[in-house]
Amino acid sequence: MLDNKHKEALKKIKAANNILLVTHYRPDGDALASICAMGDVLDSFGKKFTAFCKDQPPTPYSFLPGVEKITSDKGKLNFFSFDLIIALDCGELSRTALVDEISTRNSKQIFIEFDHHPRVDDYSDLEIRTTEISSTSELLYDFCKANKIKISKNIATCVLTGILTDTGNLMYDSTSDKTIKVASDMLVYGARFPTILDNTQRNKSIGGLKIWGIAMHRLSINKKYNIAFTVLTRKDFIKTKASDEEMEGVPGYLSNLAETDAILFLRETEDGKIKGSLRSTSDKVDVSALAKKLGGGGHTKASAFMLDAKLVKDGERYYVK
Ligand SMILES: [Mn+2]
Repeated sequence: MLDNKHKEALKKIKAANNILLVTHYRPDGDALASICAMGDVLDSFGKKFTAFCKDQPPTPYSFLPGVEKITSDKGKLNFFSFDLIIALDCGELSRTALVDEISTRNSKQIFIEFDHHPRVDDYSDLEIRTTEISSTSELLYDFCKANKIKISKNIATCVLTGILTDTGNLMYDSTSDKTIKVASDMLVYGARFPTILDNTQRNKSIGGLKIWGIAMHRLSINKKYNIAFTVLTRKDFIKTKASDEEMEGVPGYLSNLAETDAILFLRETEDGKIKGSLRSTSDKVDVSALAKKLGGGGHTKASAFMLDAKLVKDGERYYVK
C-alpha cells in the first residue's frame, strides 16, 4: 500500500531543517485538523516548522491543538528558507495560495503532498494521495501507523475531527469500515470527543438555525435534472445575524433528501461572490464534473465552486447575475 511512501515521507521530514506546512484556503475541519496533527508530529521530532493557510481558521476550530500557530500572513513567509514543504488536503496546487513559490522552488526544496482529492496537477516530489480514504486526517493516521509514531491525545483529537467533519459524522459514502475503526481507536488514544462535537455540531446560534430554516424553506426541485437546490442571499445573513461559519453542514444535511440525484446550494459570501456547494445523492451522478466546469473542484460526491456574481430575485425565482 502506501506504507513505503509514508516511510519515505518521514525520512524527508527527519532530514529537513525548516518545514512549511500548508493547507487550502477557506480551510475546513479536515484541512485544519491535518495541519495540526502534522504539526504535533513535527513537534515530537523537535522539528522547526511554520504552518500557513491563506485564510484564518474559522472560530469553531479554535479548540484544535496548535491551530493558533497557523499564520495567514504570506508576507511573513520567507519561502526560500524552507527545505521541505508539505501540502495537506489541497487537491490542486492553486489551493495552497503558493502556486508561484512552489512551482518555481529550487532544487533543494522538497515538496510532499498528503491528500485524498483526485489529482489535478503534479508538482510534488512525493505524492501520498488516495481518493479511497475518508479524509487527509485518516491518511495521517496511516502515516503515523506506518512509521510507528505515537498517537498523542492531540493527534487523536485532530484525526477524529478531520474524519468526523469530512464524513458528516461517518455518514458519507467515503466512510469505510477502517474509517470507523480509526475513529474508534482515536477515542482509545484520548481524543476529546465531546469537545469536538460541542465545537463542530452543537455550535449553532438561533440566527444560525433560522437561516438553515430559510434554506430549507426555499428548497425546490428541478425535475429535468432531478436536482434539488436552494439559495441564501446576503440579506438573509443580515436579517438572521447568522455567520458564514454556520453554513457548514447545510449541504450535508440537504443531501439527506431521498428524492433527487443531486443538491445545489448557492449562497452569497461576505466578499461579494457566490459559493456553490454540490452534493451527489446518487451513484450515477458525479458532481465534481459540474464543479470543474464552473472553475471549482472536489470529490465525486461533494464538490464546490465560486462565482464572481450575485443572486438576483425576480418574483419567486433567484437568478445568478
Ligand atoms: Mn479533506
